[in-house]
Amino acid sequence: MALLPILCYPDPKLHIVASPVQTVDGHIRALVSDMLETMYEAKGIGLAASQVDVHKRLIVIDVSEERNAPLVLINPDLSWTSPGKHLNEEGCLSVPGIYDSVERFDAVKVTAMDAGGVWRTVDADGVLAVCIQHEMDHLMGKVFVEYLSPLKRNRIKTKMRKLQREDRD
Ligand code: K1U
Ligand code: ZN
Repeated sequence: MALLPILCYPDPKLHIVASPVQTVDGHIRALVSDMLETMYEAKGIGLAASQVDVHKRLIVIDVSEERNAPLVLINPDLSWTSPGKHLNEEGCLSVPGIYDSVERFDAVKVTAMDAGGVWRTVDADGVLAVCIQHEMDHLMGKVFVEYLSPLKRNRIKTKMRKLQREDRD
């Protein structure tokens, strides 16, 4: 197991569109295990492979209080979305310290393979539905700040660049 470095906004690599996983083999299972360790260590509730610079359609999530219910979604596809949408507060491990509201479907049905390569359908609402939509955006190269106004987004970009300069020097 290993901790993986997380790309920080506005790194252009966060905008790469991920490709489907061809085979769920030992390499993919090792990546899943490293991503789970990285997500738990960062105290996140989700992580997309794109955020660790692996541009494959793979997500890990754990929204449980006890942090003992990992969900692995490989080649996820939204097969149903609810008619209703609501604003939810979101954060992102690639945009540390920034929280803002984004409109998401209230509930979704997602079809994906698990870490054993078995296709499953997950019915999600609440924070799980929000997290699935946020992570699936990452796979499409989209970061949540892109839903915000250009003014807010530019302020966030400037803040992130400043923080990254301070960390480097
Ligand atoms: O994708 C990521 O960067 C992980 C992200 C997932 C997420 C959080 C909140 C709403 C949607 C998606 C995080 O885990 S950010 C850190 C966090 O645990 C958190 C932040 C705000 C609200 C709830 C949780
Ligand atoms: Zn994120």
